[in-house]
Amino acid sequence: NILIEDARTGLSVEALKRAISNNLFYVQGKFPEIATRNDYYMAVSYAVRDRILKRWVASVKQYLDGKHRVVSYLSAEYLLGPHLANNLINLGIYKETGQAVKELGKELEWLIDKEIEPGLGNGGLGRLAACYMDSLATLEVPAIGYGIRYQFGIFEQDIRDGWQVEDTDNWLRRGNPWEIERRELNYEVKFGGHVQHYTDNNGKFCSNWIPDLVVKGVAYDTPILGYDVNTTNTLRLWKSEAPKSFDFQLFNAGGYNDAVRQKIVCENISKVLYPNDEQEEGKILRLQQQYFFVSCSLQDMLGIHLRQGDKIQDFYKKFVVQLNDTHPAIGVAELMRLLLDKYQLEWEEAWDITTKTFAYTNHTLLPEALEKWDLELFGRVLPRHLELIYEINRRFMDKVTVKFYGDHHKIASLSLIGEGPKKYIKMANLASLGSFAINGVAALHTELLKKTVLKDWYELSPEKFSNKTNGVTPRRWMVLSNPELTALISDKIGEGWIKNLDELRGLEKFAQDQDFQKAWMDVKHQQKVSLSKKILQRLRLRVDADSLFDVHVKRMHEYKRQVLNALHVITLYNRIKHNPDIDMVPRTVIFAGKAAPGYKMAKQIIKLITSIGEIVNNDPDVRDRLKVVFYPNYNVTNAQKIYPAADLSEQISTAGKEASGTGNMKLSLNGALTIGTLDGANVEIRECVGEENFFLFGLNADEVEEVRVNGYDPYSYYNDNPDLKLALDQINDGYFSHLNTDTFKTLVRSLMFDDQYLVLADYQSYIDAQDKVAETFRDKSKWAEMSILNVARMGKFSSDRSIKDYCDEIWKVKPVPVKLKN
Ligand code: 26V
Repeated sequence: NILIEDARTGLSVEALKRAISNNLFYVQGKFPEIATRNDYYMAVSYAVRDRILKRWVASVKQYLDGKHRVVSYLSAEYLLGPHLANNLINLGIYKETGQAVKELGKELEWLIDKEIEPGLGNGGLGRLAACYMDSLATLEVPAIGYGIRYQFGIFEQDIRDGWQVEDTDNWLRRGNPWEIERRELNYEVKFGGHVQHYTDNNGKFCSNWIPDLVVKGVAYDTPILGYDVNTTNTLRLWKSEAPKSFDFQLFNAGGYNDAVRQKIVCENISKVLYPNDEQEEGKILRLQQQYFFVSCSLQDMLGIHLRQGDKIQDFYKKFVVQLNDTHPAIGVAELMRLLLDKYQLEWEEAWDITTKTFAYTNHTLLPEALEKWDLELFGRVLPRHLELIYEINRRFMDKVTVKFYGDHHKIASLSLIGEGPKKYIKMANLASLGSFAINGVAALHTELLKKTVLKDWYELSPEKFSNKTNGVTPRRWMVLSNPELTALISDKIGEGWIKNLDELRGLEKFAQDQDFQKAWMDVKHQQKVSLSKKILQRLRLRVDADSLFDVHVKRMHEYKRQVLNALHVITLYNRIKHNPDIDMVPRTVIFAGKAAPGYKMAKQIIKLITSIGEIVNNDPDVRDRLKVVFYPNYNVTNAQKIYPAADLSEQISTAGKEASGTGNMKLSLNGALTIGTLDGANVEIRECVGEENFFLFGLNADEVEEVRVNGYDPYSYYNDNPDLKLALDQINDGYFSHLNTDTFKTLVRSLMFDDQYLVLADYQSYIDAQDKVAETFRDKSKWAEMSILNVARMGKFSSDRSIKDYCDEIWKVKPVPVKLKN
């Protein structure tokens, strides 16, 4: 008995070794002589999963037994990153497992590198959901994350001839040891068709939705383990399938071909993640995806609630449902439908429950990212929900017209339905009306929300609004990705900071300590050497680990202004060409990021960067002082390698455009100094680390507005600034494109005559700030001091702090420590 227990749960090197060997044999059916790298990866992962399972079961039991309030996080995206190393850290058995694997003749790192990450998200929003799941578990808060089990995640990016090419992300091809398929846990989701209305025997008005498609959602559960606690929450992702037996479909659809087609239609819903970030597309499949996972999730929550014998009326007491942007906002109408049509509640009661259940987080101010659904299309996919939204809106408009009598502009703006050549549904309005709380993701963002996109909602219900500045988990973004820095910090101030990031403050007093500065910069150097090796391997490009690593990594988007950085690179290049003996701080400028496949301009920007790289990196006058790297396929795995090696963090979006940013936090926590605008969370980072430790430049959000209002003329900046003019002329004249003047034509035109994102207006200010960066970098001791102070003062940006704020101020949930019985 003790032996069995030990093989599944024991945390000693011996127990782990035995477990891995056992799994190799009994799960993989292999023995050491013929086991592949993946067999070993699987064997180790199953050994780790066994150890998680006992905690997972204990957590679920405790939540179901007790009357604990549960956070339900609804997100169309979770950008989790690789599981194995993270779980080892959170379980506290990284060292032991490393030793066990070593004694079996293999290297743990070699297995960790084998894992294909689940890329079930685009960028910031999906990664935030993953950090929040980590913090919820670490803070011992009962929570369940709901989403979609995409068969294909975010595409893989390759660079060919300098251009981005996309490849499908078949992340499940080698199996997934971290999920448990729960076939018995499935729900039906209806689509299309029409609605019948009738009056029942009691004279009650009823609706019956007759769909023309029914899809089955099957649950796949992944455990989310907290750090240094037993709490293990669940991430429940839904896979779409054809319902019932194939034969039944065949019988109904009247033909084999139709049945096969039906099956494909059903499976398509969870097939692939939409790769657009911040650009609304309005595709039917996307609406189907949203409704599919939201409906499964709400049915699941109602089931859990009712099985506990609680009244349906108390649903909102059991669950608080957080909407991660408007993607799950259809949940408002779906909960109404379930309460009215399935559980037969009256409208007022259903609406009361619904609006006490949901809370909404907004993640963007960009108008093109605000979700709208063509009303006609919406009605074809969700006829019953269209009726409900009309009714919700009718009742709401009745109140609003009285309250704002005569203010047609305001009334139209608050309406859930937009008028125009084509009517459309405004999802941000549905989310705002249906939620008891609305939040932005950084102080500036929340203020701008109240002044712009949600202005009327703020004036209507100011009490709903609050700010919850984003945060990142120090477990993945420091302990896992930067073990050397972690060791150095813990050596000085102990390990408490890993769970209480404010304790980093203890480093302040060592900021000027020469020995500590040296140790600090040695770690940074070591990380730069590691990244240099990766760059050499991946790109056959040699970079100097003593140069300033200038890092600009995030999705490619005009508002993030990778072009501004590119213009700086060209300016440095021209300075060297003009004066080959110039004394310049050597730099390696590292870019990485994916462009949405349909976003032409973003793809052209990638081509611009790689083209500049081709010239700069191969010019003998220049290449020892300046290198340009475009690191392909930016994802969590690669981000973990890049952040620790950064000296400088580029956070240079047009002020007022980046809601928060979270890469800015990860880079600073790894000792990079920031060059940035007063945008998103940069504002708060600068406040925390001190303005003297932050390279600020550019117009602020108010000034950006003012420039626009006064009529912005980018051409005049071009004309008046010789360095800027030269750089743009070179791009235009084909200097970087083998004299091909077509390659960057649209890009240059857009900059000179339109420049939505004020690149030219901020150019000189950016160059000046970059010169200051270089001067500062010459003073190694000063740089080290600033870097240490940055890390020491970043405690606020732990996702533990964000989650605690959500728990206290929005969710009203308390930690529930999980005890293990033995
Ligand atoms: C929009 C769309 C439009 C339709 C197609 C698919 C799709 C997918 C995602 C989005 C919205 C992306 C919004 C987003 O990622 N916002 C980012 O959220 C981060 C976390 O709050 C924040 O740090 C970034 O500043 C913000 O850009």
